[in-house]
Amino acid sequence: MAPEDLPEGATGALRTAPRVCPLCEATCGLTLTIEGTRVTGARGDRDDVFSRGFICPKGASFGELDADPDRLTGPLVRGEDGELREAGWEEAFDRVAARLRPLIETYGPDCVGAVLGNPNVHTMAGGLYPPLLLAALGTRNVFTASTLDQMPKHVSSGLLFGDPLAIPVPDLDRTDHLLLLGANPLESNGSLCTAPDFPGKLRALRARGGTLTVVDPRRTRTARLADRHLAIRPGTDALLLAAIAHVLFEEKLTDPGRLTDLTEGTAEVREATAEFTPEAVAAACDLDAEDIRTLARELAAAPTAAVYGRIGSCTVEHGTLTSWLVDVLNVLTGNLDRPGGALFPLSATDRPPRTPGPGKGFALGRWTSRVGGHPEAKSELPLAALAEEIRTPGEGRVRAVVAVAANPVLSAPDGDGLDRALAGLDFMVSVDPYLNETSRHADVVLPPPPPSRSPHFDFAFNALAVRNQVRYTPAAVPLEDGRPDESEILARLVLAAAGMHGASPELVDEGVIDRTLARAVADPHSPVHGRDPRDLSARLTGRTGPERRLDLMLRLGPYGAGFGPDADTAPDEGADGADAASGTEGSTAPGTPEGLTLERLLAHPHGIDLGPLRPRLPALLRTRSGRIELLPAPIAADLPRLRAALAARPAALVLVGRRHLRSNNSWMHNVPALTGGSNRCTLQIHPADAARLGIADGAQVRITADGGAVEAPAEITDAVRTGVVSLPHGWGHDRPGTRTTVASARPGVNVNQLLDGTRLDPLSGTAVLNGFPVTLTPLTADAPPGSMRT
Ligand SMILES: Nc1nc2c(c(=O)[nH]1)N[C@H]1C(S)=C(S)[C@@H](COP(=O)(O)OP(=O)(O)OC[C@H]3O[C@@H](n4cnc5c(=O)[nH]c(N)nc54)[C@H](O)[C@@H]3O)O[C@H]1N2
Ligand SMILES: Nc1nc2c(c(=O)[nH]1)N[C@H]1C(S)=C(S)[C@@H](COP(=O)(O)OP(=O)(O)OC[C@H]3O[C@@H](n4cnc5c(=O)[nH]c(N)nc54)[C@H](O)[C@@H]3O)O[C@H]1N2
Ligand code: SF4
Ligand SMILES: [Mo]
Repeated sequence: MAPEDLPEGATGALRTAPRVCPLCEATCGLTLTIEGTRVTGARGDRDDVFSRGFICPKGASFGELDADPDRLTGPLVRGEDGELREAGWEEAFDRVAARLRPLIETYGPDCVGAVLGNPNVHTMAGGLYPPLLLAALGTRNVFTASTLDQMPKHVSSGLLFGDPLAIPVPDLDRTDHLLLLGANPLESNGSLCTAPDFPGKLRALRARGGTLTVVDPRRTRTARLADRHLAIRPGTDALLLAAIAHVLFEEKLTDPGRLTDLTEGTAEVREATAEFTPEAVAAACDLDAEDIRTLARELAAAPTAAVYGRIGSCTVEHGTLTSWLVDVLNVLTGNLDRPGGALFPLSATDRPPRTPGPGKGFALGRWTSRVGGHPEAKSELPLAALAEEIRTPGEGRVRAVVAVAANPVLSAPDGDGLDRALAGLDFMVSVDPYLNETSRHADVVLPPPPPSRSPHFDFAFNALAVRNQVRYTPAAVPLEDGRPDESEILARLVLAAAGMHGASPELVDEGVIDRTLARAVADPHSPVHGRDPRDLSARLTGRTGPERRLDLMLRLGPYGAGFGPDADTAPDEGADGADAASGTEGSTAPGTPEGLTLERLLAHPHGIDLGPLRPRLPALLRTRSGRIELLPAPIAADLPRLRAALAARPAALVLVGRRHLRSNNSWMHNVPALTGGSNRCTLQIHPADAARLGIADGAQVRITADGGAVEAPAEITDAVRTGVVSLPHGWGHDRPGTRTTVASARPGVNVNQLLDGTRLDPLSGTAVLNGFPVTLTPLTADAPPGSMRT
């Protein structure tokens, strides 16, 4: 039930509402219990078409997180005295407009650094407005959490398939064999693979006789579930995967099947991997050569198999090469784009399928960053380079920052450096519910309402889901009077950036609708070709601009049927449209003449299942050749760096991160229900290393690396391999001027202070957050001896 539909006076009553959980990529359906306007409980929604009742401790704490008393309830604006004070919304937007536009007009668009953080992929507004904001700003200084995360995958997909957003996901429900590298879905609940109850799916894989191999320097909860765990030396997965490719070629185990004709460059990959024999990589990876051969043979022999890599395969020295090799193996074994292998989802808001053929391809390095000369990737520059762009004088210097859902002071390398740089900006605006390590530098903080008061649609994760499905949950609790939702906040920022401050935010949405319809009616392949855009716009349903935009995307998407047949003017086009939608790539949904619409979706509050993943090649390929380009030139040019790694002497001790089930990056340490227990900022170290270095369990240790030093208590455990220590990220809540009471009481330390921002994967600009050298100094040598934890 939508809050607007509540009978008069019912607002104090106990009721329930469905809500897709925005707290991780699994996108579970929740049933919220609501008393008045307060969420008092959350349980798994058993009727949810995708998650079927699954929930984790974070989802169960939705109410506490939603009602966190430290959430900002209104804007903050910096006064003449330099202090942030509470202000009204009009004053706040006036301030943004008054400061941002003149800077752009004086110094040009590149003087604004746009910084987009992770929660943008978890909010409906974050899916709809950032592209418009970037267009309005017109800046090339765009930095997002992607360059601390999955940019290597975008780059490898862009190069292999011509589309950086075409990311294959392992077919978890049907695969016979999963080779999982650098991911710990039992804690993270999965990433670039949206699967509610990932743990259950892994157990089901094993129960049906399938095989799970986990490659991770730590014996994680996921590794413990596996048939085989390879405790690889961090940063060397590309070598391992290259060696597996080598064995496939050497032992004539490659079998691309129907991909053979769709792929070029296979012979070149064979040549490129010739010297990466298992014997050659074994020492660098610290793995047994025979184990690598076995892995290759099993991968080839499995009826179906999927190779899947995540954070530990991306935020490393050879992140793009590793991401590329993951899909090279999927191609060589014939598992790409086949059920049980790795498939491309088709989400309800994807572009509809096109005719196969050559595309525009994917270019890297079309421009470079001003100071470091870092090449752009996907129109982004490395977030690790933001600080130098702010502090280095000269033309094109970043003087203002617009940050949306981003906390780079904790999430990016060298937080102290960035902290100082942000303090010197001419102007900063932050869209963030918290006054935290980053937003404390803003001149204006614009807080979005809590998730219970926000509608939800997963634009990003439906395109990464292990099953095609679509769900929309309107806000469960009405907004307070006069408080804008995040869509309105971002739309008003777009207007301010475009020099249209004061105009109605609805103009932003209607502008998008008009432009989209104008394109669609002119496109001969569109189901609405030749129709009257004003008529179509008038037919859109939805109570708000974002809902009308969603309706439009659903109708024009692969499960939509345009606007149904147009009885007056163009019956033929209408019928064609319906046909196209239910063609090869379609699903069960478009069976009705209308296809998918917002109205239909609203009639299914627990979602609509769109069926298992289906093959999508060659239609989705957008390379210049129209085929899979297995050895793209930029990859070939980076291979010498990997060859050099064969001979490199490994560092004695390197650091990797870890995630805790009850945490999320930097912003969930403020909820008492999610703190304490094993969710602590400790340095995990193997007993042998601890003994060698004279470190006792619980002893305070100084950790030193390129970017500086931090101190944390040691936790001795053989769950990390020797030569590796682990410190989680997102901690370091001890800076003044923040308002995160619970987090600040147990601040932990910022692992990213160990980095100076110079270690990057060169092709993607992604920071190397895993596998960098550190040295340790015990500070309290005779701390009370603790028992060894495993
Ligand atoms: N060492 C190390 N560093 C890492 C990582 C690692 O593994 N190791 N992981 C990296 C990864 S994968 C990522 S994605 C990045 C994340 O980096 P960031 O995106 O910078 O950090 P987050 O902690 O996810 O949160 C960003 C901000 O969003 C705010 N926020 C929460 N909900 C909302 C909302 O609904 N709307 C808005 N507008 N704001 C909201 C939070 O208050 C917080 O300030 O960190 C990276 N940093
Ligand atoms: N509970 C919780 N869930 C989360 C998040 C969170 O902070 N907490 N963050 C969310 C975000 S933004 C993301 S991107 C996803 C990430 O999802 P995952 O990728 O599953 O994240 P991690 O749990 O960090 O797992 C990465 C693993 O890589 C291992 N590793 C490190 N270096 C290497 C290496 O060189 N090689 C190999 N093979 N392994 C290596 C680490 O030991 C770790 O176990 O999780 C999301 N979900
Ligand atoms: S697994 Fe993720 S989406 Fe599901 S309840 Fe937990 S935090 Fe929410
Ligand atoms: Mo992430």
